Amino acid sequence: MLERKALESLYEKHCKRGFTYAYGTAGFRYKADVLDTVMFTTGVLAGLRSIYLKGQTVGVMITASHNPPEDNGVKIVDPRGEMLEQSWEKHATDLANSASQSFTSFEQKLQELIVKLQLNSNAHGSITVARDSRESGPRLLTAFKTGTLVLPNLLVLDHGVLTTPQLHFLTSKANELPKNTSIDEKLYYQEFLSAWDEIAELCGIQSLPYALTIDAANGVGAPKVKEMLSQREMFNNTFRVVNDDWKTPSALNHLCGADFVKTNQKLPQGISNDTRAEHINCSFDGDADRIVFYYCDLQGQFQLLDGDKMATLFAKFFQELTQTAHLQDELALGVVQTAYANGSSTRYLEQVLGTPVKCTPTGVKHLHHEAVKFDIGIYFEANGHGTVVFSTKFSQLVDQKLADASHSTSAHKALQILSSFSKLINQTVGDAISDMLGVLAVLSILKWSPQKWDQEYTDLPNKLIKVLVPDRTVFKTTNAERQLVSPVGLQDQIDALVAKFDTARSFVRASGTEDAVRVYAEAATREQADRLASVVGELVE
Ligand code: NG1
Repeated sequence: MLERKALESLYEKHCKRGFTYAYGTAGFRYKADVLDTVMFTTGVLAGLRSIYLKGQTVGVMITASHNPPEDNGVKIVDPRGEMLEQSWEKHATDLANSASQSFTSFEQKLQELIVKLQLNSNAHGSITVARDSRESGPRLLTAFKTGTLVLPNLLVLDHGVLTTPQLHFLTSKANELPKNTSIDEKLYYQEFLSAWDEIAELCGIQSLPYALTIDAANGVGAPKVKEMLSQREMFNNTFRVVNDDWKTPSALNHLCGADFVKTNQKLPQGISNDTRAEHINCSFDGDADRIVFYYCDLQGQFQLLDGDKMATLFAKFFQELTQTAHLQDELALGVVQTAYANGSSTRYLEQVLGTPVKCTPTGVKHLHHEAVKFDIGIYFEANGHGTVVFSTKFSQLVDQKLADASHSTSAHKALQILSSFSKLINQTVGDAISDMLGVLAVLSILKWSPQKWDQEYTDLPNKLIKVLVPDRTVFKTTNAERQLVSPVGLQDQIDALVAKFDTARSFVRASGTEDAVRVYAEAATREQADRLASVVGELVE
């Protein structure tokens, strides 16, 4: 490691004192102007993580996803493309907060970590980094890179501007492929387009099933989805990208994007009330790790097809395929949701499809962890953040059965489709582009219109609001965030209010990404859901 003077000079370049950081739902996320210190320490920490993992490549993504343009954030990605192991979140937070105190406390904490984790700080490590399109990105990247200089033998590969899922994917590829392979975004396009080609060939798909409008939230998803879809003739003239101004940072997530559409339950700017049945829209968020679909019905009413609708679509589709392939008794299929999942979706999964459903706290790291316990683990947050994971047993069984010629043609085809879907879906993390192709492929194969998809079950009217409170850390929950344990007595008051409404549910939790408390309410009618959210919100204030 560097000698004290050199270390201090790097520290002084970027670190400011006085801010307290916490590793939240998706890493560190704050107003961009307070992030320099934590960017610097994340450079150090990602290096330590790679050294701890014997030089495997660790990913770092600089993004604040759906947050407004003035925010930014950073998260660390483990070698297989999954979120940072939870015990290391504490190391990341402790290091950042020590640097926020003084140089001496940073130096002490760093030494303490090196000793505790038994690391050789001169060993080789490898980091791959990318950022979204935010204005603060280049400055924060410099602070991060300075942090990586603290450990002398770190190799840093800077991918420039990428979507978050592309960074996760390239991190996993950097560890999977031979050392001399060039790791860049072309690999991403090749992988998912060839899976799409396989499915298209198998199922006779010649074009997108519907005219598709993609709202890219004026974020990095815009150039990336255009780059990808322009590589196949069959997509020509079937899609258009709106809100694609990713070079104007102030436009990011403004009046558009998945979060705007889901929260306001209305069309984003740039998309008109198009009632043609053969038309479907989708919205990405700012770093393209989530997606929601929607359409306008014949009365011109906006209809949302959110994460719950995607989870149920995939559950039905994979359930039917496993049955056709005679694998339903051997492969465990399940869905993982959070408390924000619409009650109707959970009922449909459990009672109509007979699919096991698990509920976890918010944040894909929790959902992913639970989903990998299934052979086909489908997980989506209601806001459209999610994916499907397939177990090793799944791959082995499907390959083994494909090699065995004794089954029927329909079973063989189902096995081929299952195998291709496991490649079309980005299993490392929720991915707007890969999920978009997955949904469109399912709709094509089932020959389902957006309306038909929507009619499988009817959402209970719901409302999600944000309440600003003096200190959100006093809001502590249990039972997968469905009940408050602190402030004491508040849950009883919420329960008493809920009891006054029909088929109602409401819960309160502190956001992990914004300085606010979220209140969710659902009830039998729109008026009741709005009213319940509002009265619970007043209780919380
Ligand atoms: P918080 O701010 O902790 O509610 C939000 C989303 C999560 C997840 C993260 C990361 C809601 C209610 N919450 O978390 O689902 O996507 O951001 O981006 O949508």
